[in-house]
Amino acid sequence: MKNQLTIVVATNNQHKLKELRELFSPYNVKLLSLNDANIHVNPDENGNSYKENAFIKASEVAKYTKFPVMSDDSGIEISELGDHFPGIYSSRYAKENGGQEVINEFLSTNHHGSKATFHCHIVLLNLKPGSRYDFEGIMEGKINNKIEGEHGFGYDPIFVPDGYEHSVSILSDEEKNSISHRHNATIKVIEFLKQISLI
Ligand code: ITT
Repeated sequence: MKNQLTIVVATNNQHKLKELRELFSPYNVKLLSLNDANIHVNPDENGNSYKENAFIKASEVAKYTKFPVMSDDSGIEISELGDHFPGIYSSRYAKENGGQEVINEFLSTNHHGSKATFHCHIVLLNLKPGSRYDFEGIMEGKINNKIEGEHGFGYDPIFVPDGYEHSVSILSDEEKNSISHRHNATIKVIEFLKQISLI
C-alpha cells in the first residue's frame, strides 16, 4: 500500500477546508490545516487573478513547511455587476458592504436572475521540491430572488446552480460537493495525483 500523502492547506477559511477534506476523504490523503501545521500567516492577496492569488497563498505557506501545500482561490462573478466582478474581490466585496448577509440581501433583491459563475483555482506546490501544478473548476448558475437554506457559506444562499431550482444552501454538503467549482477543480487534482501514482 502507498504511503499516506500529507498536504498543508493554505487557507484561513474553515468552510473551504471542510469541503476540501470531504472531497479528499475517499483517498489516502491527509489535509493539515494551518493550525495543525502550526503556521500562522495571513498572506496579502494582491494578485490580479485567482491564479496569482492562489500562488501567493501557497508560496507564503510553503516557506514554513516541508510538506506539499495546496491553496484555493475562489470567487463569484455576477454578469450584471460587470466583467468578472466581484471575482477575486468576492470576500472583500461582502466585508466592505455590510457583511455577507447584507450583500446577499442586496444581490437577491437587485440582481436576481443575473447569470453568475463560481470559480475555483487550486495551486499545488512542492509535491517534489519546487514543483507547481494548477487546476481550475467552475459552477454556473444564476442569482436567486431570495435567500434560502442553511448549508454552505458565502454566496451559497443566493446562488442557484444551472439545472436546479433552489440555492446551493438548500443542498446537503454531499450534493454541493458533487457539483461545485471546488469539486470540479478537485477532481482534476485527484486525477493528476492518481496519474503520478501518489494516491
Ligand atoms: P483564504 O484566502 O484564506 O483561503 P478567503 O475566504 O479569503 O480564504 P478567497 O480569497 O478565495 O478566500 O475568497 C473566496 C470568497 O469567495 C469567499 O470568502 C466567499 O465569499 C466566496 N466563495 C468562494 N467559494 C465559495 C463557495 O463554495 N460558496 C460560497 N461562496 C464562496
